[in-house]
Amino acid sequence: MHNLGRTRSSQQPNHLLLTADTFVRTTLPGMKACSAIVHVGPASGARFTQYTAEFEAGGELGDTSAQRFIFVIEGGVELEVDGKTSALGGRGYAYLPAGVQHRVVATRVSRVAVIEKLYQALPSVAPPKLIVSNEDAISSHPLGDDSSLQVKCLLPDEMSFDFAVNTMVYQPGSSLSMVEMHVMEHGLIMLEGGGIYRLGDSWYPVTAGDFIWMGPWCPQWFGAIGKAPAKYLIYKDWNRHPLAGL
Ligand code: UGY
Ligand code: MN
Repeated sequence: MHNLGRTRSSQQPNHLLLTADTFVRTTLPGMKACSAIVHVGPASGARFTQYTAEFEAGGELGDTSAQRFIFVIEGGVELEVDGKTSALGGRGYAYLPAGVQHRVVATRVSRVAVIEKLYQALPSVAPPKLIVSNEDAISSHPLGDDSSLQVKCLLPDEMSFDFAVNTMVYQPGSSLSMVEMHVMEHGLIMLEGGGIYRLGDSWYPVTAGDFIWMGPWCPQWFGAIGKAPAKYLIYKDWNRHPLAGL
C-alpha cells in the first residue's frame, strides 16, 4: 500500500504528468549497468521518445538508429565518438546525429535525460553534425520582454535540426505570459523548483523530478511558486512542415 493509491501522475489524451512515485524501470537493448525510466514514446502518441537513464558507475547506454540528445542531470559520463572521448559533467549535453556510432559510459552514478527521434531530412539541406557542449556555455535570453524568464537554446537555430531542446528558468512568481497552444509537442523534465502547470483543462502542482508530455495544441501555461527559481529542460519538434512525414 502506498499513499492509498493516490498520486499526482495523470495520463490524459493530450498530456501526461509522471511523478517519481510512479516511475518503473526497465532495461533497453544494449544497456549495461543502466536502467531506463521511459517517460514517453510512440505508444502514447508521441513522435519521439524520452527516457531518464540511471547509470551505475561504469554503466553504458545501448545503441539507437535515431538521432539522440543527452543531458547530464546528475553525475558524469564519457562520450566516445570516432575514437575521441569527451567528458560530460553536470549540465553537459550532446547531440548525436542518426547513424553516428558512439558509446555513453558513466564515470560515476549518474542520471541522464535521453531524447531520441527519427530524423526528418530536408531535400538539399545537410543533416546536423555532432555537438558536445555544456549548458553553462550557452547565453540566455528573455522570453519576449520578460527578463524574469530566461531561455537557453541548446541546439543551433538552423533548419537542419528537426527538434529543439531548451532550458527555461523562471524567477519565483514569474510565469508564461500566455496560455500556449501550438502544433509542436513537448517533452519536459523539471530540473529545479516547482510551480503550477496548466495542461489541457487541469492545473497541476509540479516539482523537480517530474516529467510532462504535451501533445500538439495541448493548452499549456506555467507559473513558478516558491522561494527559488524553477527550471526545466524542454524538447519540441521544430523546423518541419506539418504535412512532412505523411
Ligand atoms: O517553447 C515553448 O513552446 C515553451 N514556451 N513552452 C512551454 O514552456 N510550455
Ligand atoms: Mn510550448
